[in-house]
Amino acid sequence: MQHDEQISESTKVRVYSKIEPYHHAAGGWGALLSVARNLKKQAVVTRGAITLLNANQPTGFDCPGCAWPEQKHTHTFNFCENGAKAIAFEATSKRVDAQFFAGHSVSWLKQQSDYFLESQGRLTEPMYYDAKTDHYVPISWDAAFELVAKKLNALAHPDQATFYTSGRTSNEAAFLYQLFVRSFGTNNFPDCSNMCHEATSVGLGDTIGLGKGTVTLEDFEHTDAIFIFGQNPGTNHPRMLSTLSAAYKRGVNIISINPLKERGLQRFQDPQNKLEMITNGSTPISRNYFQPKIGGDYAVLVGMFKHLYEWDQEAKKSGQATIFDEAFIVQNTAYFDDILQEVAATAWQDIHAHTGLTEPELLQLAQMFKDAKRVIFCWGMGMTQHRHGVANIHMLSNLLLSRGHIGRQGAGACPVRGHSNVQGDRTMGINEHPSDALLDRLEQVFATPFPRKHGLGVVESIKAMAEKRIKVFFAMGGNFSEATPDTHYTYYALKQCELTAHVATKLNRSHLTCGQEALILPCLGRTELDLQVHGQQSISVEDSMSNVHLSAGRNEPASEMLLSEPDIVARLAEKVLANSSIKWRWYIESYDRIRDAIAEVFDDFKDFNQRVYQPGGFHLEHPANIHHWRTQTGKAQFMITPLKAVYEDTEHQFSAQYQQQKVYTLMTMRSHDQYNTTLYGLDDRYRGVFGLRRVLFMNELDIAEAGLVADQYVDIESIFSDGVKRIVHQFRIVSYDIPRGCLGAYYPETNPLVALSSHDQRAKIPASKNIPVILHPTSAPTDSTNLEPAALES
Ligand SMILES: Nc1nc2c(c(=O)[nH]1)N[C@H]1C(S)=C(S)[C@@H](COP(=O)(O)OP(=O)(O)OC[C@H]3O[C@@H](n4cnc5c(=O)[nH]c(N)nc54)[C@H](O)[C@@H]3O)O[C@H]1N2
Ligand SMILES: Nc1nc2c(c(=O)[nH]1)N[C@H]1C(S)=C(S)[C@@H](COP(=O)(O)OP(=O)(O)OC[C@H]3O[C@@H](n4cnc5c(=O)[nH]c(N)nc54)[C@H](O)[C@@H]3O)O[C@H]1N2
Ligand SMILES: [Mo]
Repeated sequence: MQHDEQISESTKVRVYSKIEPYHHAAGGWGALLSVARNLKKQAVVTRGAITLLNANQPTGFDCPGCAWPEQKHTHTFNFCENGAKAIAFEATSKRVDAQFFAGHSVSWLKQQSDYFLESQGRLTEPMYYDAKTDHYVPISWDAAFELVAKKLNALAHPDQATFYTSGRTSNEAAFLYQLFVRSFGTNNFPDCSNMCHEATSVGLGDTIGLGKGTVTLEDFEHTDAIFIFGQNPGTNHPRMLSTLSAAYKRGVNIISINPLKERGLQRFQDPQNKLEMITNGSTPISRNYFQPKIGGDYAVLVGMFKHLYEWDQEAKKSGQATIFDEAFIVQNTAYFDDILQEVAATAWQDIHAHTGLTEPELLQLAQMFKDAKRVIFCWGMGMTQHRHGVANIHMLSNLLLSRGHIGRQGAGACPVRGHSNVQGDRTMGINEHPSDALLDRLEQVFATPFPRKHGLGVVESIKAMAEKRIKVFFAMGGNFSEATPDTHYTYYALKQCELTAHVATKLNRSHLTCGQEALILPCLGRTELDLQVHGQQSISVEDSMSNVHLSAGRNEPASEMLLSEPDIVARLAEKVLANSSIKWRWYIESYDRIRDAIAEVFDDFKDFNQRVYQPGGFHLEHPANIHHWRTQTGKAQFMITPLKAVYEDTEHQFSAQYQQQKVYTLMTMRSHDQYNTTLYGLDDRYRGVFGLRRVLFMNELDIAEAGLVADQYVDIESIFSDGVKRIVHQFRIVSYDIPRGCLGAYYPETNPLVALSSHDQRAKIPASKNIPVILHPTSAPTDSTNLEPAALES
């Protein structure tokens, strides 16, 4: 343990940093205290508290925190610590206005930390970057839209522009946005899902015909076993812990598979449970906890399957009931024999070499899977952000299908999404690979031709910008420059653009790493009143379990000059597409009109308005649950990648010159006080880190073996075979319960280490959970909080 006290230059606040293990349950009084502190910090004590009471209520707004569904039929409050932070951050009384920009040049702002930038408050009016003075200056909305229109219409081809979406965007805004972008003439739709659950969308699309989860909250009330792979709900989906703790109390076997022993997966004190709070009691979450190596899950899943296979062989020989659900398999699936052959041919030795578990542990896992009649698999970024992200999802799906766990009550697939409407944005057609069916329908409804050529996602857009094939970058939300891999290259790419424009609520670094010209277009947040010609408007969102419901903010907007996201799209479309037959602004008078158009395009959304105004909205049924498989074969498909190919691919990505050195695998993840690139604070309470972010979690034996000591500082260098030097500086070593050879650190500070080329081949999701690195001892920084920007421009 070590305490440091420093004055952080950029924020001029006294910051203490310390490493001190946290022994309490997740949630509980610690969470309530943190809510109060955050409301105070954002100076929103009364308004914030009222705002919170409206979160996730039938008549309130959808919490912008995460995509975990709301508990229905509850009259108590329905928010969590980290949802409260997200809300307080949006409802802040601080402002970033014209005066702020007049006082700070872009060069000065660039030197400040991401924490500083987002802490300055809400953006209030459209701003234009004036390169001559290096300042953002006010611009009217009309002039801003005209500038974008001029730049877009001057392009040789619409494919020279790219349109990013972050997952907070509502269904209504997303639908109009894709309609506008396609009317303009391109399918270039980089999306935050490209860095998030894209492997899930692709993987489940292959196997069960639609890349979404199959379970609802009700299934958690009927299940026997819940396996949680690579997900940290205590921080990222705290409301999920209430569901898990209820399941635990029913005797459900909850099993976590995670290289780190996450606090929230061990014990939880439910702030909504009066008895637990008063008695300071808590409920365990996981009955069993397995710590594979980073990236070891693929071998774990293949190993589980191989055990099932061998037991099935034995059962058949002795005339007992089969282990696999043969009736289900015969009726519903294709390629089962192929994968049996592959599993049979995979040597145990190779499996055990990669799991990071002991042989008895793997056996126990397989046994628990076999013994449960109803199994739910939950997973997060620990499964998707790998070079073999899609292969991971195929294996999860193989196991579920092999025992008939799809379409059975209390069983199924539960990918836990991140952004509160990331799933809905995809449903609304934000997709660089649109299906012909979608384009046909859009053409039919809007009587306009739409481009058929598939577009670019995140990784490909960055490359295209760097190579000047793309000249205009437009973002609907998010923080592209920090969320994406290979930070220096991405900065370079954005700078090559003729125009970068961001629709945003808060200032972030993407607004500063701009093209020759740049715009900030400030919009309303979820918590704010959206008044249009027909009165107050609601938007709709789709949560992680395919429930679609309305959201309406009540707070007075942060500034009179803000526009809603749908309004921004409509006004922009009107300027860009002079001859469009679509009445863009008409849709904005009442969002019911947008929803009527959505209903015409998507069969699932028939009678959208009528259904969405019902309390709680409606549920989109996954066709797999009625054994309707939208795959090529019309069946659910078993799919497998040879184990050797998976692990050789990972190993071959790094440079041979380092084979002699100790190479570690680094995962990048979230601290408790951040929302993606937005930092609410500098603590990671459950992991015992306070007041600093540049930390490196490392196994104590590895620390000793490398001749290092805890609290010492190191530089981290990644070693991809392209020979580019990628290094981040001065990370403090924290001795931690993490498997040997594995390291953990926070994103976005570590994004400069991820080579743009290191991604899953099909989903193109950056492998930000699997970075080969070496360590260099270094001196301690002068500012112990190490709050400098993630990557200083060189
Ligand atoms: N408060 C808060 N809430 C959020 C977010 C936030 O930043 N803050 N972000 C939102 C978004 S967009 C998303 S996508 C979700 C993200 O939520 P999560 O999916 O929980 O994301 P991470 O924090 O990146 O890491 C997940 C876990 O993966 C584990 N892990 C890493 N590598 C491996 C591996 O190889 N195998 C296994 N089995 N586990 C591994 C890590 O130890 C960690 O516990 O949360 C959403 N909710
Ligand atoms: N190394 C590494 N990289 C990662 C990840 C990782 O685990 N490791 N995770 C990846 C994942 S899962 C994701 S989803 C991405 C996240 O990538 P993004 O979605 O691009 O990033 P965020 O940090 O969520 O975006 C924050 C910004 O959104 C804006 N914003 C907030 N609310 C609103 C709103 O209502 N409307 C609009 N228009 N703007 C708003 C604010 O200006 C704020 O600064 O990062 C990915 N990058
Ligand atoms: Mo995400």
